[in-house]
Amino acid sequence: MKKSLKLRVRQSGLVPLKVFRDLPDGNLFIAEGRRDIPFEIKRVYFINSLANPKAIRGKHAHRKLEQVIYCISGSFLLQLDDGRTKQRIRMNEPSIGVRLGPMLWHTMSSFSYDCVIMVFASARYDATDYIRDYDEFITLANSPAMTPTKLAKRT
Ligand code: T46
Repeated sequence: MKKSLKLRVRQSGLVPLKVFRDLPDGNLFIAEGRRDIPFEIKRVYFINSLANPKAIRGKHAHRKLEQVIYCISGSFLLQLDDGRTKQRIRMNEPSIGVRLGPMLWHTMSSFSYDCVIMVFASARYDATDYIRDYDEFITLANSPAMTPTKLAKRT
């Protein structure tokens, strides 16, 4: 992934972290809520041991949740779909995250053996915030309530 990558889908964008590069003694990455991350961080989770190269995760959208997703080791394919536009991003740069805003269908796949995914979220876990049915997502994403202006007001 290049820092100049342009995200064409709605409700997304690149979220770079501050980095202190100190090789060969290591790199230090910093994510401060409301500074590097564009919201107050209420939850952090990470996914590792992605041993099955055919695994597919995600396949849902969130109604209100704001998240930023990072690949802090290895690589994976992030597929985004805002209901109109789709975009595929090869995640392989630990310092560059991708915003997963509300009403953005996202799928993660093609994980490298050493892949570790880290996510910062704006709220605690809430199963009712998930839309796991793609047809329901498309209907909601293309409803008048989800025009770009209305979406902007929700975030
Ligand atoms: C997302 C993508 C990027 C919890 O109980 N609490 C949590 O905070 C999370 C994140 C998950 N769970 C439970 C819910 C399921 O029973 O863990 C189980 C696996 O979650 P899920 O199948 O949703 O995992 P992914 O990798 O498909 O999706 C996750 C996040 O759930 C989701 O919000 O946007 O990563």
